[in-house]
Amino acid sequence: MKRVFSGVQPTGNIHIGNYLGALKQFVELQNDQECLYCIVDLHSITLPQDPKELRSHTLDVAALYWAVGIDPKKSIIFVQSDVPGHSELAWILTCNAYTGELSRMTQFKDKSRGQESAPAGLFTYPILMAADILLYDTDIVPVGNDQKQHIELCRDIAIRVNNKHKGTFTVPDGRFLKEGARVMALDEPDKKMSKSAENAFSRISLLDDDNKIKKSIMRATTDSDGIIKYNPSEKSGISNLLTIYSAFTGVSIESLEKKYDGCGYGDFKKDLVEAAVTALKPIREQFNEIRHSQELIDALKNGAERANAISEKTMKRVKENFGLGI
Ligand code: AQP
Repeated sequence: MKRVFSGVQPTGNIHIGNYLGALKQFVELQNDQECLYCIVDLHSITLPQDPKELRSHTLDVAALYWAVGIDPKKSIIFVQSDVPGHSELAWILTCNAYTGELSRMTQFKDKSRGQESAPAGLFTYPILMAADILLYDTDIVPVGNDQKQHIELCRDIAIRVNNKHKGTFTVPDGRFLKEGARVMALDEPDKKMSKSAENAFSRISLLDDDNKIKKSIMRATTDSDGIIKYNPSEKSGISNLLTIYSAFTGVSIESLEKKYDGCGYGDFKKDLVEAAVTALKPIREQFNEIRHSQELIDALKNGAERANAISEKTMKRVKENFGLGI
């Protein structure tokens, strides 16, 4: 059995990009691997957050984990700040990372754009992410394509530390899906779909009602040639919608192109609305059932205990290997 770790930031409601790129993998993997799924609240404070909203979003993400099918009896679900090892290991890794490699991270460049002076946490965020992964001797990290660079950095740091202190870390591998690995914004299909984008119609959140789903899809940017063909570089809008359709239904993009050959974008979008509404309705219903339940809180407490037990073993080994403490 391999160990799997991944996380989602509680920066807003999870959207279909997070779901199709990451969460769907989380659910698949829990049946035959040992899985830890974290709500990475320490990551979210790299940008200012309202404390009340942050706590509420943390519970929303936990309930959504459950609602999409992550079973707390099979997987360890927990909140990052409930396990002190994440911050402790992050410092040790910070001393083994270089400012040059951090400044090459495209997510830092994107998120700090336009700011005269960005928070240092935004710059060191990938180190905390490496700590999250290495703390659990993780073998597999299921994530969307946007995290490829961060996974590479995590591997580089692990290998670097192992070269100095043999056997300290397990070197993990990223796991990326073929369909859904990068879902783009509906209004600007050259940018990735994001929780924190200002335009709510740029994304479909898992908790959107049917009407919002319909409006978001019907308004989605396409092009003027009216041909349903997958070509991300020249037809990014319709290619994105094909990706979403395929990821929701399991029908290949090729088959969708054949099915909609000669049809207009309007008909295609109507069918996509139906596919999205059908897929998201049961998730919303399950979410409403558990979001305010004691069961959810109990699952998170139990998850934190189990995660702490694993992380303490790693920290003991790391400190021994680094000569820290007595
Ligand atoms: N557009 C996307 N397509 C496919 N996968 C995606 N992921 C994020 N956006 C897409 C994957 O979802 C997981 C959780 O992401 P995150 O919450 O840790 O942070 P993020 O990548 O920064 O996601 P957002 O939605 O864009 O949040 P904000 O707006 O707060 O920055 C990751 O596995 C990620 O790859």
